[in-house]
Amino acid sequence: MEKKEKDFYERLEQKGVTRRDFMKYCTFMTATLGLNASFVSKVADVFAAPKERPPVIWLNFAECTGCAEGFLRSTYPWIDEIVLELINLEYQETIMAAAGHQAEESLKAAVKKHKGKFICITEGAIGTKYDGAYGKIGGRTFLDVANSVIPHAAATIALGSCASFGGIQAAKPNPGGFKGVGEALNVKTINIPGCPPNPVNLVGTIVNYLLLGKLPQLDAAGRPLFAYGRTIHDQCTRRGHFEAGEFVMEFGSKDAEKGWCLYTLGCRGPMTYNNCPTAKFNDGTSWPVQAGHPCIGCSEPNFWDAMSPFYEAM
Ligand code: FSX
Ligand code: SF4
Ligand code: F3S
Repeated sequence: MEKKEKDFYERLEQKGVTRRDFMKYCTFMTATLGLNASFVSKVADVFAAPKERPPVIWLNFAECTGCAEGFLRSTYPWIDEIVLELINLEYQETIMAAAGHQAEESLKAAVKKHKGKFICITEGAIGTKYDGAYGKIGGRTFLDVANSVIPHAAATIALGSCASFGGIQAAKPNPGGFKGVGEALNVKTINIPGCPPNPVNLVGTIVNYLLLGKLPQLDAAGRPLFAYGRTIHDQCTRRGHFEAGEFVMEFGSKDAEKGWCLYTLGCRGPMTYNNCPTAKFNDGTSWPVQAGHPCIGCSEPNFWDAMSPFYEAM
């Protein structure tokens, strides 16, 4: 084993993570990416013996920070630390020590240093009306901040439904003219929607890039196909089905874990693309439909308007 790799496993051990835990995570990641089992050790190498650690600048705009919170806390108690091994996080307001002018200076310096090479991860929507006046950081509009960073990135990942499609800020009547980052700046973004998105889909996108040297294939809404290629309904354990245009619920299952289909309670699973049933949340504990709540379609464009009223059947 190379020294770099050995050091990595030692650092893991110090954090209380066994090699077995880590391999379990890599197996899960490999399956999520739709790769066969022979890739598990290669995925492990991406973390343990990285050839490169791409610089990342992480920006926050109009959002609830649920995306970063979900990412930093919910998957595994140690996943944030693993991810910090994977990337070189140059700027992230939620966890960085710097504040005020110091923070603004460090953003400028990071963009200058990594021009054309960094990945920009963005959270939140951007106000576009009144020159972006509906949201400011340090006296500058979101629009201005985004324009001074994103055009210099090698790639931009929009994390969460707000950054991807505008989210709740863009719901009617949307006085500030909020839009997703791609639309607001007229740039191509890799969209990882969900309110909040599943952290595994962000890590998977980065691993895909480092492992295969390219960004994942995207659907028409800019979402990685490995995660958003199938509907919730298609993968659901409470599955019902359509028959001659009518929805037929597969009642009668005595399996308490499976439960009954939530279609009549308004479930939007048949029109929502995401991998919640397999990726699940909180360390694989559960996901909305398993916990008894209909899917509200949180990873679809414009879902606050398009999917509501949430508790009426489609
Ligand atoms: Fe939006 Fe994320 Fe929902 Fe919240 O950053 S997708 S409101 S979970 O925090 O942007
Ligand atoms: Fe489909 Fe929702 Fe019923 Fe699951 S609960 S089978 S996703 S309609
Ligand atoms: Fe969102 Fe539906 Fe998954 S509401 S979290 S896409 S089950």
